[in-house]
Amino acid sequence: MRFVYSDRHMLHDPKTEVQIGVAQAMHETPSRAEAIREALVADGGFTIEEPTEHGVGPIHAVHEPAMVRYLEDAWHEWEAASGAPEMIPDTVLHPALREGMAAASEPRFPLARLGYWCFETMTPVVPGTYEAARAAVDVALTTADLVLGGEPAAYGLCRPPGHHAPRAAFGGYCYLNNAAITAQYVAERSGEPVAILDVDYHHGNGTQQIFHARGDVLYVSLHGHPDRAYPYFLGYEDETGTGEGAGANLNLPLPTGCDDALYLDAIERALEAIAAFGGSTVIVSLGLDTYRRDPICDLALTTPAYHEIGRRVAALGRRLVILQEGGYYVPDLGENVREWLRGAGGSA
Ligand code: Q9C
Ligand code: ZN
Repeated sequence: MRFVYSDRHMLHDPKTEVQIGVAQAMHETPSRAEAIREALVADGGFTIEEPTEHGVGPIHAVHEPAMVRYLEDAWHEWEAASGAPEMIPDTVLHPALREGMAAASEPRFPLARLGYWCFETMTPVVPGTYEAARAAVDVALTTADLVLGGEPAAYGLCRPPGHHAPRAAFGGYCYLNNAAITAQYVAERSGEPVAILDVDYHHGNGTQQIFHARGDVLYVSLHGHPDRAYPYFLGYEDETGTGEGAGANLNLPLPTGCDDALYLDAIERALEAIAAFGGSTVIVSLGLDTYRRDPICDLALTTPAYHEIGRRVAALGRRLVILQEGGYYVPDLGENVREWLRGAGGSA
């Protein structure tokens, strides 16, 4: 299988996130992507490729251009205004603040501007963030190009990840929504409906939001139930889409400790929904934070399950654009991705 990688991900290397009210070491690290690259190269069955430039057009097709402009400016503005080495908001635009009033407009004060676009405290901006996030989008779109060009499946080693970023905000370790940008790109180029299968532990609130009113893009997610799991405010079963998107969103929340057998049952439900939807391409948001040893999640999947999940997804008979999202147990991350992709590629 061909896979796309850019070393520019290393430009994004924040040290600290504030999680559960505690400043702690960042979990979303450059070592994650390096571990995956090394495992795939060592396997011998994968061919590594550089991304090509796709420009900002496909990003603006999904995200608010003012947010993209902000991400591009943010570090320079911050550097001039603050001595802090990483940007984390202290005040975010809670919807109740202006209840009954007109929507806020983008403020000018640097810390206020950060709290206008960023929705939480785990997603710092550092000097290389924008360049790395743009490279991740190019990785994703180059992977889509491979599949549009005839490959049955290809993998994009995106970092930073993307599925938590809605149209007009960033958070959840994500800045630009690689999978959503790619789904839109494939829908435009193929003229066909596109399905997104999100198997990251966390609900992909950003992807769901972007396509919630769209009937031509199906979003299906398996994730830790939002009654205990980030992003908490989305991911419930009754979120099924709105307007023309009614019926084109399927959430399958999972209990604490969910094991291989229970997960595979849920995958069958997800695959039935995708099989019933049109189109020849599936975008996979591939997170390995469902793993039993993941440090920030609570499912219990084993390494062999990833091979089986990849195999079953490929058995749909659709083309697969497989894009990296989360997964934080670095010692086994490369092996878990490798197994998933070998399953999807028909290797033992
Ligand atoms: N108290 C991805 O996996 N924080 N993002 C969870 C737990 C991490 C995860 C909070 C949420 C972001 C792409
Ligand atoms: Zn995740």
